[in-house]
Amino acid sequence: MPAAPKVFGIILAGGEGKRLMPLTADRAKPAVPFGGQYRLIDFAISNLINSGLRQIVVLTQYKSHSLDRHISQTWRMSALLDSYVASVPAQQRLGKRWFSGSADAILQSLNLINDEKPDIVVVIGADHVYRMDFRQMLDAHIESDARATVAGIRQPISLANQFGVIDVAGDDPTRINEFLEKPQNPTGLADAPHEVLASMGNYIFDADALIDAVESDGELSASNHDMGGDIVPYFVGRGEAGVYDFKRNDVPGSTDRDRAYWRDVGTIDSFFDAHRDLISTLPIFNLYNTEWPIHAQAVNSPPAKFVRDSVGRIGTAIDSVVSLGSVLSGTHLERSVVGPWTLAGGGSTITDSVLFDQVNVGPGARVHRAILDKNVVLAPGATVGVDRERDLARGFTVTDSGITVVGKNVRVEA
Ligand code: ADQ
Repeated sequence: MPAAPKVFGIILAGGEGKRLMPLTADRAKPAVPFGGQYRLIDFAISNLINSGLRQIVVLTQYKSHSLDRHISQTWRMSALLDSYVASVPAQQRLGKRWFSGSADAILQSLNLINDEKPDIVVVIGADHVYRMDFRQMLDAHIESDARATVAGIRQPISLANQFGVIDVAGDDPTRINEFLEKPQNPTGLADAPHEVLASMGNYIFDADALIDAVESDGELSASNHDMGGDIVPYFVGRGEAGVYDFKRNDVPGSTDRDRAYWRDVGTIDSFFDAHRDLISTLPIFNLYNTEWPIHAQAVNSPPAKFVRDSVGRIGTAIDSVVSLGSVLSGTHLERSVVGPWTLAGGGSTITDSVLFDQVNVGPGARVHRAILDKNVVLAPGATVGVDRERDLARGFTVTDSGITVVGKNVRVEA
């Protein structure tokens, strides 16, 4: 490995995100808005950029229009300096087929790696909220003699069937002994039986080893061509897979509260909960860390505004974040996240909710424990999240925990 290896970044952004429906009805999961002004993919890209990577491709396929537009508008870099974040759709270079899995996405995009000739490839997902300094994981990968390194984090054993589970029970605690993708009956950790070491879906590979792995996987008809299910086990089987403990990662400007914060936001409930982590007085995840900025699209919008309504009613806003361009008049807003260009009228109440951009909450309307997608309109006096049966009868998604989701462009009558 050269003293300053050349590092190439690949972001996997082609998954459907079915469990986030209806928020993914019209957009790829990495393009789902988060925290008012961000898209989920902004966390992955910001982490790579802040870690010094300058050549990054985003592999897309499913409903990628909104994602492509976001990447080209937000992440324009300098061609002069050979820096880029490029979104690359499935190109059907190996026949007329879509990516059949995340490893097939890389196999079909090997031309990008062959063009750049990196020494190391960082491959990460696009659907988590976290900060991570990949330089520290790169150092650990280079110091070890592993050909593939998987980032791991402890998670409750009850969630093991959503993750790849890493077993390091050999002599070397940094070497993966066994890797089970989404196991039904996992064994807990020796020092914490109620936890497992989960893969974060972030990997670092020696470039030549990754190319060999996806090429040989491509020849296996029985493979699902999945990074977690097939490629990591390939390296484990050869004794070449290492683990990087995310607990060691120390991002500049982190506090004790949000060091090693990582949330998989693949379900409505986890997506909703991650928003709550933003809005407490001392946030569990601090977006105001200027030493590790999470970049969002720079929008040319007027500031958010809070006014009385036309009859002089005063609103309140507490434990909430409100994005640019929004106007709240005589609204009671509490424990909520409001996206750009949202309008809320006199006497309306919004509590424990997440609003995307351009939502219109009519006078006297009430929103509680709900997620309102872009352009949702609540007629004057309409309610969402107040009566579960009624929400279901109107065709809204309601989770077992009682969060109502109203899809894009829906008008809710009183
Ligand atoms: P999942 O998230 O369930 O588990 P997957 O659905 O493959 O795995 O998604 C991983 C990433 O790849 C996502 O960013 C997704 O958008 C992308 N992706 C999926 N299919 C793709 C395709 N055909 N083309 C391009 N991109 C695609 C993974 C790992 C687990 C790990 C969890 C952590 O498999 O081992 O524990 O992530 O959340």
